[in-house]
Amino acid sequence: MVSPIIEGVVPWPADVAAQYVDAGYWENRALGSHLWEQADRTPDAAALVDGDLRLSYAELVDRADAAATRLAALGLEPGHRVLVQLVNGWEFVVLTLACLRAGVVPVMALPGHRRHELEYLANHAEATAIAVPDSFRGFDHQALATELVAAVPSLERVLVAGDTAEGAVDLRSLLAQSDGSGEDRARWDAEQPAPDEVAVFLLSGGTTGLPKLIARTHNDYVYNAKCAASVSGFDRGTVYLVALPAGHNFPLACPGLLGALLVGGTVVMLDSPEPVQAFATIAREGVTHTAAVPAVAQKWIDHAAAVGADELATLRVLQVGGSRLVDEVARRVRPVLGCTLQQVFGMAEGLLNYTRLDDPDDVICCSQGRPMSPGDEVLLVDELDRAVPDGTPGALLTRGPYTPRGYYRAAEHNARAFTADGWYRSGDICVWDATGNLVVAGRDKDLINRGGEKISAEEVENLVYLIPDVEQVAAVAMPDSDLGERVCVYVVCREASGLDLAGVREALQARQIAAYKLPEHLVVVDALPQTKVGKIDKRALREDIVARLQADPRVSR
Ligand code: J2J
Repeated sequence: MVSPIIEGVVPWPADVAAQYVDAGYWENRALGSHLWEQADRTPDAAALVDGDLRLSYAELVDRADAAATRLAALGLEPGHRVLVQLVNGWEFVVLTLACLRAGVVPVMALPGHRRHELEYLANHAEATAIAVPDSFRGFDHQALATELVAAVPSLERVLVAGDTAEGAVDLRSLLAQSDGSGEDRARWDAEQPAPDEVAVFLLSGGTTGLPKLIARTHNDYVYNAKCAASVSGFDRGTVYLVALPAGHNFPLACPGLLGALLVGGTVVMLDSPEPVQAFATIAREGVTHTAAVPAVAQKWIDHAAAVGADELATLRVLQVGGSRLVDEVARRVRPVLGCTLQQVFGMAEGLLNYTRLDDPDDVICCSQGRPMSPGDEVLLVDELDRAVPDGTPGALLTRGPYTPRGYYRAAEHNARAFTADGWYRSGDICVWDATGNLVVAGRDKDLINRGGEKISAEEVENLVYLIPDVEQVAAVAMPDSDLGERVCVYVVCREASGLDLAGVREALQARQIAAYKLPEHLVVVDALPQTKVGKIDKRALREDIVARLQADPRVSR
């Protein structure tokens, strides 16, 4: 394998890579070549729908080729990075395909990210451009992006979907159809990225101060999307609704929008999973498959229980993942929504587990499925990395044809997050059940999973430490019936400080962090409990918050 053009990307060992090619997992072609081939088979079929805009396959790849040329004209060369923070819409899809085609690498930020996250990501990825909406939900993304250009040395251009200020690039014009000459198509057919180069950078659900970047190559990401499409029953008739943020691995490629496009299906973009709009869109477009986090699935069930599920007549499969789905909620999916539940236990780092569509109800409702690929290796281990017997919970380690061997430019962290022989330590505690499926039983990583949004405890703690009144802090998950978990912080204050939750949130907001990371509960204590080796005892704190909630449910927020 040729070494990747982006320095700092950890490749698979050459012998392992050769095995993945031999086994047929890696097809040694750029993602674009697979997709353009599909487009040639069904040029007139519907590829992409966003409100009133409908693009056929021919129109979609034409736009992407033209946009690839326009990106190159802006100075974006193969291997350059674009920080993408677009809301779910046609622009996200066309820009992503244009990047894949031209070898420009999108770095998938989330719509909720603010200056704290974006500045770090732009710096770390040395992005030369950033793509944003003009504004969304009352936030001026264009203004922030313009500030970032001044603050981040590598960043030169702002691409804006919407009203474009002077000095910024009008993204919608950049993503328009070609001049019809066929030159763009011919150019990018000839200049394809090498299959072992980076296709996209995904964000880790991070346990460290700031998120790590995961480099996904063309070879591994094509396989990821195709294999996922196969276990999810995707085909030409699939109409896939993207209602979760499209830059997240799940709706992007598991099988997500890329999986749908790779098999000739139709992708429908929607900028929110709220049930009223989502149900109407499902009915209007004849959606057959979609993906949700448990909190969204719960809302859909509540809504359907109230208004009926008539609008969901075409919906065949609801995929649910991102955090643990409670068995009782899982059991309501078929009776209330009238579709098959598919549980997905996945991670941007690679490994994807699915329940299969024809599994017995008990497997679908009470497990998180099994690895999708025969190339996946999964090991459950104890504290000393020894395999645990079946039926015993253990920490999940994994390797495989779509699980990279390290984070981008993070040597020190990689030494901890991966074993010497390349196993990724997922931080999840799992158990193999009697049916040969995985059940997620907990985790040994220090993060808070707020309805599928991952929040690093360390990142929150680092920010709270900057508050002058704070002497010590620990962030822990507090259980929540809607979102599964919310952020709770325990603080030891300097004398007579009077610090309250509002004060903590204000201080963090002033640092311009994503709102979902803001603590939702504060406990001021005289001292934090310690373990025998002198670390803060988070287990004791998690037990403490549970006890407080039980004693007084009003504590909850
Ligand atoms: C319990 N925990 C789960 C599940 C993920 C598909 C689906 C999800 C993600 C994702 C993804 C879980 N039950 N069903 O990328 O392609 C927790 C685990 C895991 C972490 C990964 C996909 N599904 N989790 O959630 O990178 O702790 O990916 O390690 O955001 O989410 O988070 P993330």
